[in-house]
Amino acid sequence: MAKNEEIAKILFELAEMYEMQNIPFKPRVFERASESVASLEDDVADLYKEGGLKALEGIPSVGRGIAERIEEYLKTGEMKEYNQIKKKFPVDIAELSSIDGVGPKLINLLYTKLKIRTVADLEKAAKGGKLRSLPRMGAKLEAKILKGIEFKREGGGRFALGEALPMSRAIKDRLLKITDAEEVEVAGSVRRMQETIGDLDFLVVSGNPKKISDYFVKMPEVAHIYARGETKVNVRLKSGIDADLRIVPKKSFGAALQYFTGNKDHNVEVRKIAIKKGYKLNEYGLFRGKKNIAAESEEEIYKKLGMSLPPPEMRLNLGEIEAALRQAQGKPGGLPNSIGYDDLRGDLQTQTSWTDGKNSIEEMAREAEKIGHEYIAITDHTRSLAMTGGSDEKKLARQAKEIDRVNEKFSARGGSASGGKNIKILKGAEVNIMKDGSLDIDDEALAKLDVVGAAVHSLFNLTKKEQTERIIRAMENPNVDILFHPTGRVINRRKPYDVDMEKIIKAAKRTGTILEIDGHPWRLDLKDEHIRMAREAGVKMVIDTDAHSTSELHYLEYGIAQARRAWCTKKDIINTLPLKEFLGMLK
Ligand code: DGT
Ligand code: CA
Ligand code: CA
Ligand code: ZN
Repeated sequence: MAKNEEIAKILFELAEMYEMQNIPFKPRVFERASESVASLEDDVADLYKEGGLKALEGIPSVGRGIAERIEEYLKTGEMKEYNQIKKKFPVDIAELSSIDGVGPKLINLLYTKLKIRTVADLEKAAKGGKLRSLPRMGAKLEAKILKGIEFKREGGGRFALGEALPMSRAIKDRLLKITDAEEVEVAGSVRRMQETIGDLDFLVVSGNPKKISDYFVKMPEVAHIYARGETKVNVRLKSGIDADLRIVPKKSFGAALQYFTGNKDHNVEVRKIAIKKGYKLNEYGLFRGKKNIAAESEEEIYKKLGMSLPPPEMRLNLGEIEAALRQAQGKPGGLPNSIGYDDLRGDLQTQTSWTDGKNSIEEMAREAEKIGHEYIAITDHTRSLAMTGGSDEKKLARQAKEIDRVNEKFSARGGSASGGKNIKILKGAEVNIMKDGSLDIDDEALAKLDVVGAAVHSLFNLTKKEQTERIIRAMENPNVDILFHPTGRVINRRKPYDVDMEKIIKAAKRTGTILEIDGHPWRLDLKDEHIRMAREAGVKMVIDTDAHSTSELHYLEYGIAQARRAWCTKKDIINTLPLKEFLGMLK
């Protein structure tokens, strides 16, 4: 898979570089191709080996021109076009554009005027007051950029799950191909699906540890080897994240997996239970005296400790240990029957090329159907988000006609492409909450929509009181069904706005407003502790992807993991319901 990632990254950088230079069309073309290659199941190199240039052209969103560039890269390991542009603009685009407020156009300006190539250059210039003199800049934007840099640094170098999970899966897939690797698992915070990740923890079962560690340290991702033993390796990857590897024999796989999954607090508590029973628990097994009484599976270990098996996402010592003990004793108050990764039937927040999304309504609906959804709401932005071309009432009416057309086209097929029921496209919008809590679309137009999500996209700095009241007023609107991404945070980039979540949850209960778990890996908003609060208050939620392209519709698991970590069952999440019942839960 590594080739796919390399190629996707180059195509993405090319897109950004064309955007920097204000070249029309090309940015979009390269960006789409990049996403398509990144989300490809097959290895591009294999595709090419089997079917040549034709096979490359068969990749969605990859035309002849891009196919030829990929071919060039596969043959020579380089792309001339990329090298040339990179020579002209030797800037670290990926790093710079990860700072809030910095986009391709600004990067261009920063380089041409101030020769800024890296975030370190940028910080120096901002601190020296050099940015404010640039066209369309000013002291305010300069301060914003400095804040963005600081915020990123405060993240303490933790990676978003959205970055760490694909990296760890790519490595896992490759490790699995080694003949002597019997089992491979990613443990630690990745297995718990935590929203940010400190380092990656790999566990491999093998009778030939040397072969595994040899392979591991030679992977192209590895930048530095900290330590290397027979069964234990620690490295730094080029992406900047560290990775630990443990190689264990089959007979202690469960013990090792248990040891390296639960967070430390969970592990300490479980160990105490073992000690109370007169046992000893470590990464090699559960021992009575010298006798190893459970080690091969996690389930067996928990069972011998008198516990049911808690799902990895819940192993945080937040009550799951007591619940697992009660459950094993057949007492009430056991572990929840967690919502599963296949339980969603629809997605309620998606954007299309009608505003800032990349794909058409029809493309989004087809992809959602492939995923197995029964419904998808199209919720493009509205008028006051002018930079996205947000809809006004007229545009919403036009969009409604297009949705009717596609729905009719789909029902004329008599069954979905995958053989199931036709997907139903719902009319929706992501409406902006104005300063006073009013909305930027009139009520008459909102009443015509199937699903209305309201969201804050401006004035993030209001006082807690003002922000909370503003949001609650919007929730009181009888047309507002869902509060989208309730705190507005963007992981490692933007703090949540100051809002009283207890009051929001109470208002949700009172007004019958659904709260969203925005599962976009950069948002994960609500976060787990707020989901817990909402669930305990009996407030219903939805899990959405906030997709801006067909590939982002696949982000389901991130939101579901948040809900599992907060002990949610299917009942708490209403887009597990069939369409009719789902609609019945809205205002
Ligand atoms: P991270 O990497 O900061 O996102 O979080 P984790 O939980 O992956 O932490 P990490 O990589 O330090 O440790 C991996 C696993 O090893 C973790 O799930 C729990 C376990 N572990 C770490 N330190 C200890 C310890 O001192 N005692 C016990 N019992 N387990 C530990
Ligand atoms: Ca870790
Ligand atoms: Ca670790
Ligand atoms: Zn958007």
